[in-house]
Amino acid sequence: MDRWVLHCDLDAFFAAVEQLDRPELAGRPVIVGGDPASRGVVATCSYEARAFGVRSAMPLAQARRLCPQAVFLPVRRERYEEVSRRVMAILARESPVLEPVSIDEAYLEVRGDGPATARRLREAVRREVGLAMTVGVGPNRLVAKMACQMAKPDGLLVVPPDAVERWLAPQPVDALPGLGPVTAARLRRLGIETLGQLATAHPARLHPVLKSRVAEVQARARGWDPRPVGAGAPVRSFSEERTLARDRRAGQVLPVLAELCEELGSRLRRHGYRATQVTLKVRYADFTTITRSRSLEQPVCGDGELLAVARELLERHVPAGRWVRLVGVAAGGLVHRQDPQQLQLWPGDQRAQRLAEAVDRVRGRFGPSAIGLAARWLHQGRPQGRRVPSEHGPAGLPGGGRPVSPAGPTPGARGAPVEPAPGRRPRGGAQR
Ligand code: DCP
Ligand code: MG
Repeated sequence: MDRWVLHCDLDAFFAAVEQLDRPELAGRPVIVGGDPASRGVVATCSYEARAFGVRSAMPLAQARRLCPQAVFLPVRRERYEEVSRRVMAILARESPVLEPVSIDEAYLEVRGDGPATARRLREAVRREVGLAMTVGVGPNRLVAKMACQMAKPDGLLVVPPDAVERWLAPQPVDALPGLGPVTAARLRRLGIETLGQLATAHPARLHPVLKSRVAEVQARARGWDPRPVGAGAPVRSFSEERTLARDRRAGQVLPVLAELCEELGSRLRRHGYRATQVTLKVRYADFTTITRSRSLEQPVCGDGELLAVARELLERHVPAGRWVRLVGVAAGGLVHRQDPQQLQLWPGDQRAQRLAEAVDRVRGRFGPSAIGLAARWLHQGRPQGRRVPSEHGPAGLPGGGRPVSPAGPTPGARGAPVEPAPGRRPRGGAQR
């Protein structure tokens, strides 16, 4: 066999970078996500912390209860992106067919000796970057990814094509990527516990649970996956979200949305992307979570443009009086400035682009909060006042009810109102 797929995933990535930069943290439980006294969540944690039951997306307060001796650190996204670029460059040396799927994860298709390539890559990442990378090797993406999951941490697992079905058969249905926990639970209620049972069950028995997906899921349970590596643009999105220090009414979250849109806009521009879809995420005080999206005809990357859409989604879909504990904004349907097929989508008018670039230059020089959207100060009345940090609760803020005065341009309008900002802004918590 001369064609292999490698799934490469760095171990405990954010935490491993922190341990790399601060050697005194090596071997200790490290939790990345922010101040444990805040209401944020764990972005990731070192395997030393996982031994205590700490996991990604767990509230930081719970993580502190499980592992009080852990070192808690804020998210330093730019540093992780820099390390990620170095790792991806090492992967690209082995094959041009490379598809990064997240900040610490990529598929690579190689010809020749896949297992030997995997060993070489693991050594190179360890030697040149100083991080542990687990690699799964198989005949396709699905098998490579499952092998990687099983080999974690700091492992290598090769599943040759003729071993795939045998290797999959005893695994629990939950192990199959794309099968959610609810579906897995329903299958178990039918008496189907393993991928072997799933693969060989009569389709009619599965139909009530899997509906139109029966054939596809059964084929995947046997290790079938025709998706090529690197085909088309990988589905990508950028998102920012924040858990509020105290619940706020929906009508009072606009300043937080503005901060999130500034961070999102900066990231999009740094990476050369524009978004054709904006998604708003809101978690209510009772933890029910909604997401609402809007597609755009013109791709955008300006802070104010993003905020205008996010705000419209907020006002349309979220009753102003409801209590909210988390808000997030995501930019999807990304188009890259170097993608020739997307050129016709690039607006001829470059004013918004030039304004955004000027904003980035100011932030690069004077810090992220040197310049920002007027909406950040919406509830303070005047921009010179103390800024509204995202962790600020509703108390002390005037007004209530619906967001008032316009916070940004309407969709289609160009540019973002910018005003000087006092003070520093805390960096965001966990994001994915
Ligand atoms: N991440 C995040 N929020 C999450 C999950 C992950 O911010 N809910 C970030 C932190 C992780 C990085 O993405 O370091 C990569 O995610 P992985 O799922 O690969 O997790 P790790 O690399 O931390 O651990 P491992 O791959 O060893 O399981
Ligand atoms: Mg990882």
